[in-house]
Amino acid sequence: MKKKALIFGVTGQDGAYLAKFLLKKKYIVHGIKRRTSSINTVRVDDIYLDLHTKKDKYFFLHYGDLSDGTSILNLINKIQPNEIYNLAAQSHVAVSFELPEYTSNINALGALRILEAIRALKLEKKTKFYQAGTSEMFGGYNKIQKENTPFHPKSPYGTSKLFAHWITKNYRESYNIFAANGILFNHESPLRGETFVTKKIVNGLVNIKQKKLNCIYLGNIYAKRDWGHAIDYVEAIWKILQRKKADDFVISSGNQYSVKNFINITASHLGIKITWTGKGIKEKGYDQHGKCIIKIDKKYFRPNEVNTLLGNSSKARKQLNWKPKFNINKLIKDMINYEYFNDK
Ligand code: NAP
Ligand code: G4F
Repeated sequence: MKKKALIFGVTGQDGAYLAKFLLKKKYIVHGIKRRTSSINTVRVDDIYLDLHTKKDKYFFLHYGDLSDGTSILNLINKIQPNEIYNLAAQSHVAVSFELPEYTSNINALGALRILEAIRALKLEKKTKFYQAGTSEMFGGYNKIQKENTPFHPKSPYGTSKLFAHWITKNYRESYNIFAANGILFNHESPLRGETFVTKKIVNGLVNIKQKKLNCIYLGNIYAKRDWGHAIDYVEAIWKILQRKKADDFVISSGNQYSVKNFINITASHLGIKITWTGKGIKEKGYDQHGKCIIKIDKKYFRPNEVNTLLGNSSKARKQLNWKPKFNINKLIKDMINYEYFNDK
């Protein structure tokens, strides 16, 4: 019998890659989409539309929202999934400072609502639960972070995710639900949301190269991140749910670059040589023709910043037999190619 998966957040970056990954593994995949005024299914339209023409359908979309506990319970009851992936979130750290209550409702209570539905429906024996945790929960106080590094979130986003992390453990320990946390470091892809820094840089520099844009405005370019590719990370997410016993895993590349490094590497792939001048908000990047293409805008600085993230994923590499196939150069090339050849 085919396994049934239910993905909250299927219209997002990871949800779209995970849905495609699970369909290849012969799952029946159900995804939850929010009602929005403009269509928000663009990342999964290829699998959704394709399947309209086929006789057997394995990919289904349902309306739902993590703020609506009754709808979550009804959907889980109707679908009776073997695996639930909670990837839905208000996932933008900077926005969480503007919308702290909303972010907490969706990210923290949303996870609780799913767990409560599993418990109320007595699906402990049938349904495994994955919670999308984040390196933001660490806050960047240690040089390298792993599963037993103390948490110290620095944003409403990180704090809301820490509640979700602990309530997932709590339901595992209290009710014997297979409930597992991934603690994923930054992962990017062509499908990354446009306001995250990597997509903004790649998109911006490609548009500058094509003479469609003059300049990109950024915030703290000295923040350091451990960037991987979403394709590798959704495989790890699936592996976390294939274990006999639920556990928590750090997923990371183990390599760290600053935002400024990311800009320089992207530029070099595009044949742009950047020269930097000035300091702080006066810092600027010029191309080889002397044109200013990068400026700093203080509106992109956050009230509190996670300055450094670098993960040690040796537990996942050993116990899940997982390792990433993409490095930073392959990731950036993939993102650049997409900007050049898709919808342009
Ligand atoms: P994303 O692209 O922002 O996708 C988030 C998804 O959640 C979208 O499908 C979004 O729907 C949905 N969503 C938002 N609010 C919702 C609500 N109220 N009810 C139901 N669905 C809602 O995020 P991502 O990069 O794929 O990340 C997936 C998950 O992993 C998130 O929980 C994120 O916090 C976490 N995470 C991400 C990273 C990373 O580097 N990407 C690292 C660690 C953890 P719309 O499409 O309608 O907006
Ligand atoms: O791309 P970012 O917005 O990602 P951030 O804040 O690290 O969060 C992402 O990764 C987390 C995992 O660690 C996820 F949980 C979370 O959902 C999200 O996917 O910013 C990366 C860095 C930050 O230090 C930010 O201050 O880039 C810096 N930055 C500099 N200029 C900028 C900008 N970030 C954004 N978004 N936009 C800028 O113009």
